[in-house]
Amino acid sequence: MSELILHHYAISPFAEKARLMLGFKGLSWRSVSIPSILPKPDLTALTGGYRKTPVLQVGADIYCDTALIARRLEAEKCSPSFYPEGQEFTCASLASWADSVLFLHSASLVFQPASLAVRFAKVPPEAVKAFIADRSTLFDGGSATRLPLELAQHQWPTLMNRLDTQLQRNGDFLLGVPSIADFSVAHNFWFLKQTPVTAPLVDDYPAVLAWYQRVIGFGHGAASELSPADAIEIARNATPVALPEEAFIDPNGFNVGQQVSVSAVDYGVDLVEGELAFNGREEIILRREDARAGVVHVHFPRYGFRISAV
Ligand SMILES: N[C@@H](CCC(=O)N[C@@H](CS)C(=O)NCC(=O)O)C(=O)O
Repeated sequence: MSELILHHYAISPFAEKARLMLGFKGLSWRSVSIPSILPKPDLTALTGGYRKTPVLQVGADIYCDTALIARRLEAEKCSPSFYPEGQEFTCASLASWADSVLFLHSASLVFQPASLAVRFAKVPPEAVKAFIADRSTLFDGGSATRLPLELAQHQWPTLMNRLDTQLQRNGDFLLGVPSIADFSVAHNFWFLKQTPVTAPLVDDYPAVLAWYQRVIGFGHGAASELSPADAIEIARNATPVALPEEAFIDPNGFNVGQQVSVSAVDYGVDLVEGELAFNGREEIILRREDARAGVVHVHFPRYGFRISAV
């Protein structure tokens, strides 16, 4: 059985979402540190160009985006589940809203000058400059736009008041029982709670705060370090797992075996080229051959990613 390998860096909120998901399931995993800005040559040897954080590797199978990483972890260990029975649509849709709308609010609030000054207080000026330059082009060519700070501040109390009210009435978790929605919402608050400038945006809501502590309490599971070179070697020595079986006709006519590119729709839209190996309702898989990593299957969620002909 191949090990779960998470490629991530400490201060990434979506990485925190993945770490908490691993903790919730009580899983052991290997931790590969990746850079927070481009270039990321070791990561893209595996992904073929996808640069966002985090990425999950299992042998020669590479999973992009936490929405799909959650489904892969569910396949690894089905209980406790991210998708409570009968709430499949509700929890996935709430998670998807949190990963997009709520995250754009949180990012705008965290990137406000007063908060950045504290976050970057101990970071060398050249590193701050490089980080800002990297992030200034992250949204280029994508459908998402940054939310102006004034609008994020204006709308935040509505979002938080609704969440707080629901949590007061609905038990310990957003849908009563734990689900993927809890992890997609919680990582936003983890992001805000990193400095005293933005922490009150969470702390002022008692039911949200109590719930947040509950979710953070799942911890990160058991992690042990792995070097990027060893992760690539593991991919090279492994064979991608058997493809899923699903009868599915692509509405835009893309066929298995065709050369295509896949990219995120919202931001970080770098293309990954390869042979379409699988095309299903939840997942797209590209087969690609890399000089360092060998033959890998790169998995993307269907929702939020587009296929283009090359
Ligand atoms: N939809 C993606 C979003 C991931 C994301 O936006 N990650 C941020 C870090 S928290 C990122 O990739 N930033 C640029 C980078 O790390 O290079 C997911 O769920 O994994």
